[in-house]
Formats: sequence, structure tokens, C-alpha cells
Amino acid sequence: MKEEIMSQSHLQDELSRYVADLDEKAALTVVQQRMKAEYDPFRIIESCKQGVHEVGIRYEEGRYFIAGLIMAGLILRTVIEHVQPALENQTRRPQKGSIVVGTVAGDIHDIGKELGKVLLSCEGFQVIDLGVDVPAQKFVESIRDHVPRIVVLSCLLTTAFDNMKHTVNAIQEQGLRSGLSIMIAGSMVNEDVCHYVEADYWTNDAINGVQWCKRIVEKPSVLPARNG
Ligand code: B12
Repeated sequence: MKEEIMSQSHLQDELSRYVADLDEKAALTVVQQRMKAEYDPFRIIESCKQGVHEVGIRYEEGRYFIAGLIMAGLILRTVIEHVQPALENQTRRPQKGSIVVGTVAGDIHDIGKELGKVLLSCEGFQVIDLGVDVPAQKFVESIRDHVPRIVVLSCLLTTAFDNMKHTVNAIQEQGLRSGLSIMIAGSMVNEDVCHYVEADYWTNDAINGVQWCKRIVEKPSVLPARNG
């Protein structure tokens, strides 16, 4: 079975292939080699993300089961731990204020959030992480307590989009929207979802999302609303 899956792989990069094939040992060996050779840590993560994406496709096609998704998640988490020091060396910046992040109610995916969190801290944001499966009320309370400039709602499940909308509504109803930018993040979000949930910004890429957060705090007046 494994051989059959591997032979169908179209991925060019060996690191992406090892992640897609759930070969943790081989993947981490390549990561370590690339770290030693001073590869860009962002490129290492990008290769792994492509592998994880392939795992999702194989899951949809019934070639992998839940255990495959779990394994892919664990591999990516371990890789992030390996590259984190290099990311921090590359990007530490002066303080930029606080950001509240969390995965919305009904969703427990948190690998993208963890990565986003590391990058935001590297850029000088103080990150308040509410965890996963976070009810709207918890976002509201945290915004009241910390008065952040930005809140990022992470969400990977289409079935949890309504919970994102509900969270945005709750923030609005409590009169906390003024001066606050709401960004939604996840591989399934796009411009349409952003309009649907009435958020201000959306991203499906941590690096891009962090760039937008920087722009929001640095030059809010020149930004178009709802940009990915
Ligand atoms: C790993 C994984 C799991 C793991 C999660 C482990 C964990 N701790 O997160 C486990 C096994 C628990 C899991 C469970 C399920 N999963 Co799942 N899972 C995945 C998988 C393979 C990878 C997700 C991932 O981590 N990607 C890598 C990260 C880095 O990408 P990302 O999350 O998109 O984050 C990036 C950006 O979106 C953005 N970002 C995201 N958040 C944030 C936050 C901030 C602050 C910033 C700046 C940026 C940012 O930056 C990140 C990096 O660029 C995806 C497949 C896929 N291709 O995405 C399926 C997937 C998301 N899962 C899916 C499903 C269906 C499920 C289950 C319902 C399965 C089931 N039948 O039980 C459950 C749901 C449980 C629940 N209630 O949440 C579907 C969702 C389909 C849909 N239409 O909604 C997918 C797409 C698989 C598929 N193709 O069918 N899953």
C-alpha cells in the first residue's frame, strides 16, 4: 500500500514527498541537513506544507485515514520546533502591540495557528493565544481585557465558518469592533468567506498574514479592506 501511494506522488521536492508519505524520520533528516546548510527556514516550512496538503488530498480520496492526518500534523509540528530558533534569529523586531489569536468553536486544528503565532512573536507582536475550539464569548472577553489592535480567527473546517460569523457578530454586538481589525485565517478561507463572515482581512498563508498584520498597525489608513 505504501509503495503504491509513494509511486503516485507527483511532488518534486523530496522533503514534500517524505511528509506526504508520512515518513517522519526521513523528513526530519532532510530538515536537519537543510538547517545545517542554512536553508531559508520559510522554504523548509513551505516544502512541508506542500507535503501536508498532499496528505489532505489522499485523505479525501480515501487513501489515508484519520491516523494519516494526525501523523502529518505531528510531523509539521516537530519541523516547526526545529526551525523556530532560525526563524527567531531572522526576524526579531521592536514591539508592535498585542494580537489575540484562536481557533474558532467546533474546530481543533491548530498547526497553522502555532506557526502564525511564532511568526507574529518574531515580528514583535505580543500574542494572546486562546487555544482551539474557542467560543465567541471567550474572544469577546479577551478583546475587552487586552484591547488588541487585531484579532485572528483561525478556521480550517468549512463547517465552522458559521461559528466565525457568529464570533464576528458577537464582537460587533458588544461594541468592540471600532479600532479593531478582524482577520480570518485557514486553508479554506478566501475573499467570499471573508465577506460572508464580515471580517476585515483574510489569509491562507502565515507569512502573508503576518505582513498584513504589520501593515495594519503601521499604516492602517492606506489599506484597502478585506485583502488576502
Ligand atoms: C492535520 C490535520 C488534522 C489534525 C489536526 C491536528 C492539529 N493539531 O491541528 C486532526 C487529525 C486532529 C484533524 C481532524 C479533523 N480534520 Co483535519 N486536517 C489536517 C490537515 C491534513 C492539515 C492541516 C494543517 O495543519 N495544515 C498545515 C497548516 C500550516 O496550514 P493551515 O492550517 O492552513 O495554516 C496556514 C494558513 O491557513 C495560515 N493560518 C492559519 N491559522 C493562522 C493563524 C494565524 C495567527 C496566522 C498569522 C496564520 C494562520 O497560516 C498557516 C501557515 O501558512 C488538513 C488538510 C489540509 N490540506 O489542510 C485536514 C483537513 C483540514 N481536515 C479535515 C477534516 C474533515 C477533519 C475532521 C472533520 C476529520 C474527521 N472526520 O474527524 C477532523 C475535525 C476535528 C475538529 N473538530 O476540528 C478537512 C476539512 C475539509 C473541510 N471542507 O472543512 C481537511 C481539509 C482534510 C480534507 N482534505 O478533507 N485534522
